[in-house]
Amino acid sequence: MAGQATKSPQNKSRNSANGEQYLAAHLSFEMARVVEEAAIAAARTMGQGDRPGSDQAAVQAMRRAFEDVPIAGNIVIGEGERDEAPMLYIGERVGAKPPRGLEYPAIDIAVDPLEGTNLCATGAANSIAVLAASEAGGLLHAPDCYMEKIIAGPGCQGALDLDAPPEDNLKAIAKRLDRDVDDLVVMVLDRPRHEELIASIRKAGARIRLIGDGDLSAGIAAAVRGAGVHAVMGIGGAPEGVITAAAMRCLHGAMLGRLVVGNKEMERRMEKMGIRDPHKIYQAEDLAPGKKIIFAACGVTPGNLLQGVRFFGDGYRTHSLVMTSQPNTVSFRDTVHLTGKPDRRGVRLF
Ligand code: VTB
Repeated sequence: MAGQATKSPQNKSRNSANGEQYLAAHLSFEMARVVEEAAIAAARTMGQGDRPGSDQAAVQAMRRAFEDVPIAGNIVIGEGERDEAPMLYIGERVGAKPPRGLEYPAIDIAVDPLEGTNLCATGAANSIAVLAASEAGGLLHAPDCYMEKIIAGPGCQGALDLDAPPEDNLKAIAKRLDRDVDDLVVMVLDRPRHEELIASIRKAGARIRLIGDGDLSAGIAAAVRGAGVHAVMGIGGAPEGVITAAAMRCLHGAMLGRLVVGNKEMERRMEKMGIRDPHKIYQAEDLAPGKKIIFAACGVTPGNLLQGVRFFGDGYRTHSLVMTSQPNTVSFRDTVHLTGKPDRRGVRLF
């Protein structure tokens, strides 16, 4: 009979595959709820000019939302070390308390409750609440340092080289995308450290979009078609790099990253975190090696990929991107959260 479990090995493996699919779908749904809660709290502070206040709102809401998720969660990338962050610190255990005799699955989690704090505080585009999760051991424990990155679409796998001059990478990307270098758009964080990089990209003839913050959502835009961005280049945060890599595992985007060591103290910290070669060039599979990756992001302020949170009298509406690597799914969740009965005209969908 359909759906009935039997002991034959064939059915057993099918049932366990179904079970895994169910778990992935269920957990990704829970993770979407977590980023939505963080986004809603942060969005309330939009444009207040209070960066710490926006961040704190997102952190508190995310921490609270985890309390309902049936996981034995371990924060591997969070708000900082235990002594400097009261919530969502590295090593903090999150998740619901299991009933006696039951164990929830061990999940590693990388969070950025408000990516683009400044964007939210000023009401600028593209701030998101975001997290990546995986079975234990599936996300690199990256220190809070910088990372040199280059990100492009799936067609550019194997064509990128972090040691090559920017113009060589641009030529390689253009070739893989069947176009000329001057048809490319590259996103670069607007920072003095990128002066030379920007000059090289301009000299090569590609167009540039300078961004104030948010190289994570920029990375996602570069990995998908139709966003009008073909690459992200430059130095951004390493924690954001790991979360971007988790997204790349779901989207098959090409990514290379190398930690920026800075000084001896940082080198010692990396060693303590188990990073043997601080100059290693990582691919997405090294930064997020997990078999079962879940990526969830919710728009806080309106952005290219995700809409921001919209509040109305009797509720609010969120827009999230939720992806899993196995099964490989990419879904958008557009959710109306009703806090009261809608007015006489009903729930507005369009
Ligand atoms: C980037 C950017 C982030 O940090 O990773 C950046 O994408 C790197 O640090 O949104 P600097 O600001 O020091 O350049 C953020 O801006 C988040 O702080």
